[in-house]
Amino acid sequence: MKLCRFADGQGQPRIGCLTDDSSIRDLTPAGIDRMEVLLEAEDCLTRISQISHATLPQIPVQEVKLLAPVERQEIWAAGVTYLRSKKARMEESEFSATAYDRVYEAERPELFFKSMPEKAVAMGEPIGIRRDARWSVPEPELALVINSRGKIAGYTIGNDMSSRDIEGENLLYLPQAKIYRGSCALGPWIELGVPETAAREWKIRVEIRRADQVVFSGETSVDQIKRGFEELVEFLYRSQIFSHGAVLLTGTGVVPPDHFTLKERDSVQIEITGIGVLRNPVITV
Ligand code: DO4
Ligand code: MG
Repeated sequence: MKLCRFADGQGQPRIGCLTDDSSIRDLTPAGIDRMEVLLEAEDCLTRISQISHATLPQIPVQEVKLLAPVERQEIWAAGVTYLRSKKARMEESEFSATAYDRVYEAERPELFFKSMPEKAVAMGEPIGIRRDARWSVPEPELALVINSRGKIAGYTIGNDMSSRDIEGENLLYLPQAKIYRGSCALGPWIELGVPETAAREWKIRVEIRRADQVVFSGETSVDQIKRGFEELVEFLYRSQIFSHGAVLLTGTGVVPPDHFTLKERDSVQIEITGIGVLRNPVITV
């Protein structure tokens, strides 16, 4: 079951679910005015099945503006959870290579704050490359949608845009390399009710287009993540309260070759089988 947020004619958010590949059932008239109502339910699929769908408006997907599927949740990210990511970080950094090596093996994962919910970029909106960065890449990541009790209610697609030259220069620059305008894209769907074992079978693919040519494409499998989802959530929620839940990007396993950097007007498409496709144009910010 795919859940989404979309805008009505006045730009107000509404909640919907995908009924087939081409239309959205508007759940808002049934009293579902926030995704949180469903994500906090003991069993959100049962909660949705209790709604009388036949009377609800159905709208073709092409006619709606899809919003990022996040409301009041903080957005966090895990790092160095794939071997490919560890290798890339160690190569890019002159002084802090051992930190990446150690965190990959350590009990405690790398977790960092990524974005305020209102700053998340939706499907089709521009993602940013910093104007003071020379080496910018997308990071296609599976994102866990977690409720206030620490339960994984669903999954969406995340893009943890990163400035590799800034991150590689000094580990203390990580927040600047990771958190800036347009650095976090999410969506468009939240896939509900999938156990971790099934999600681990999904593939993550990225394709970058420049003037209609594919200039990079890559693929990994969710199963390549070294850590369990519950393990990441347990560390995130340790000594913390997320009253509205949280979204946690789980790290990247696809890294373009070192000579590659994103440019303005590129288009980044991330596909996670089992969820869908997130596509964004690139601008300089
Ligand atoms: O420590 C650097 C960030 C790592 C990251 O974002 C990733 O592995 O996805
Ligand atoms: Mg990342």
